[in-house]
Amino acid sequence: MLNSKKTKKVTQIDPDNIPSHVAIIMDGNGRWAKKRYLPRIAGHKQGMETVKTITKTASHMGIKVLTLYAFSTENWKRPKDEVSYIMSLPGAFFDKFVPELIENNVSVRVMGMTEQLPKQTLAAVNKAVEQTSHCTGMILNFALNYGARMEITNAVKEIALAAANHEIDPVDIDENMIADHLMTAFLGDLADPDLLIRTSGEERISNFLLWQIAYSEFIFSETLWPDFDADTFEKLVIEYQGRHRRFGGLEKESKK
Ligand code: V07
Repeated sequence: MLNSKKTKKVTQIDPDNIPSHVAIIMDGNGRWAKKRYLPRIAGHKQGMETVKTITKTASHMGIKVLTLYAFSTENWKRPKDEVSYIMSLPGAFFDKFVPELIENNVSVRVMGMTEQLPKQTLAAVNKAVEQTSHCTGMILNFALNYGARMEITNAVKEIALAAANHEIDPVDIDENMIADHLMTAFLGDLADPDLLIRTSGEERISNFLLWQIAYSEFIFSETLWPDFDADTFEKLVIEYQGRHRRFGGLEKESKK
């Protein structure tokens, strides 16, 4: 047989082992721009194009939730011009992309301290959430002004308040109750990512999901976010599938 080797690499996605929830830290826009002697905002603009490409790829693949870390609570420290450009991206994204999201049955959701976003940014985001609220396919979940420690702190505060008000008994506090107070609670069973990707070679979590990644597979990719494409993404899903093997639904049995 032509082209057959002993250690044949798997080059096809297994449709029965698609990660349900993929989370991505979209890093490397600034470095992409610098390499081209372009202003950093050119990298963010190109990064937004990648968001569109990967959203469609993920949706076609059968991924149920795609969480994208777009802007952290720490990003406000960047130059004012850069922050205001980034804040204009949700508006630019939606005018053209919402019809395509609807065609693909993708619904947009946002998590983070959205009250602190500029008024117009929040309006654009809310409009996209509303216009896609009837869509029943993939959830495109943007983490905007999100920080995991802040998320956990708020959860602790809510639970402590409920205890102080005698609405709950502290002995009843368990993992499920904590999960119910996190910003991913609306995702139900899908709250925890199966796969976490960070682009551009940095190998840190940077206060992205902390509680939810307890059992996630991590892949750190060298590719800068603006260069990330369908092919790169598919290769990483194949890498995930190589690590996360399914035993015909007998995963737990096989460990006995
Ligand atoms: C942002 C482009 C992608 C690379 C990372 C940073 C810059 C899309 C959105 C977006 C967010 C919410 C929404 C619709 C679109 C976005 C920010 C930054 C803050 F409802 N890209 N993108 N938001 N970048």
